[in-house]
Amino acid sequence: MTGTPEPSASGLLADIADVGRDRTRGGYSRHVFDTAELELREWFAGEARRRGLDLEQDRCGNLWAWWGAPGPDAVVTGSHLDSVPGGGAFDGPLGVVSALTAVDILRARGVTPAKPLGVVVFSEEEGGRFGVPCLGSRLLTGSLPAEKALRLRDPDGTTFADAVRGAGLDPERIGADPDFVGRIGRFVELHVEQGRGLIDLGGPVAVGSTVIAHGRWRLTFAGQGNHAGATPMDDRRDPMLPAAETVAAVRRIAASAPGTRATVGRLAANPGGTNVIASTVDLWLDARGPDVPSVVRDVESAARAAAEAEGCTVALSEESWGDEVVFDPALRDAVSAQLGGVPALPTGAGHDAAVLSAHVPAAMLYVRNPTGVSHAPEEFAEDSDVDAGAEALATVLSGLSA
Ligand code: HGY
Ligand code: MN
Ligand code: MN
Ligand code: MN
Repeated sequence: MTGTPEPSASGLLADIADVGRDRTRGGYSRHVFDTAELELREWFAGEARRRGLDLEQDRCGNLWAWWGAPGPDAVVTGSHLDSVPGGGAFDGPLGVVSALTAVDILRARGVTPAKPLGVVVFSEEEGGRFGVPCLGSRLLTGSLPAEKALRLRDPDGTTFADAVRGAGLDPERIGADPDFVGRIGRFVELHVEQGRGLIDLGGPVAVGSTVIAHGRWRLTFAGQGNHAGATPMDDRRDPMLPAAETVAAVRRIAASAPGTRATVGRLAANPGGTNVIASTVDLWLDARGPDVPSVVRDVESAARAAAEAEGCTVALSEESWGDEVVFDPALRDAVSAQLGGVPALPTGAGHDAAVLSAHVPAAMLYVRNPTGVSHAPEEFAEDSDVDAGAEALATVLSGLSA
């Protein structure tokens, strides 16, 4: 009689493959405390219980599953389950399923960690609902003030305070928990590679070297809403025009700033009627690289000039910022050595590991993505590389928790 197959990381990914599919955008849309993400939290809790791990939710809504009583010098691994709108299947969940599978592999190898081993699921890493990336890890570590987070609103106008209340958390308790973070000795996040790094290197796994500095800004252009047909072309103050010119300016400015990646992926015209000249247009800027402040200054001056030419105004506000992070070199090299010397890759993507690295030694493991595409349905990793990643994570956790 064939026994039930050993759970594998690729098998666990298949278990959640239908949760949060976005039938209109394609890919997945899973955002903090929405139906899909709550279903994934339940799934994670079930998988943790199946492995006899002790579950807890911290005051900021991040989920933790412990092998051994949580205590000082714990080795923690994990990632996130939320996605960008229309995102891929691997960004986030791959780190979570690999962590659960690494527990299975350690047990199959007869390894009992000498240190507490934790598996964490951080909330709202993508900022897909409330606009601030790594919301859960930033709140827990104190790098985002609770009062600022509680006021954040989602596109429907729901505040983060109401969303956490709805999820059974106490908004009054949201905030930094240094005792909780103090339990963590080392943190290792496994993540699907979000570029071509491993394709070009020809290997299934790499360690992380740096995370690019990155931030998000909102620009609101305001003009005069009006009738699309009754308003002569020379009698308009249409905010859509400076917004469109700013999108083009972002590409031009970024193209001439070495190492810069700047994107406008989200625009919102208000009120958004086909036969209505917009009264305001919101544009969100994602800018990353070695000299973001000067790039944002150039974008802002282009936006102001375009707005003025159309008799409009523009207001710019910063929504999030993360400095460049260099992962702990000693931990990076130890992780690489445990894997026989895998290459170290920089990344243009932000991660909870980068937030944690300001508080505890943190490392990242990347698993090859043969498409080189991420934040889109084409994001992919072969089962063989997924399983190689879980084996590598188990080896690293075994070494760190010995
Ligand atoms: O946006 C990012 O870089 C990450 O995927 N949250
Ligand atoms: Mn992402
Ligand atoms: Mn991610
Ligand atoms: Mn991450």
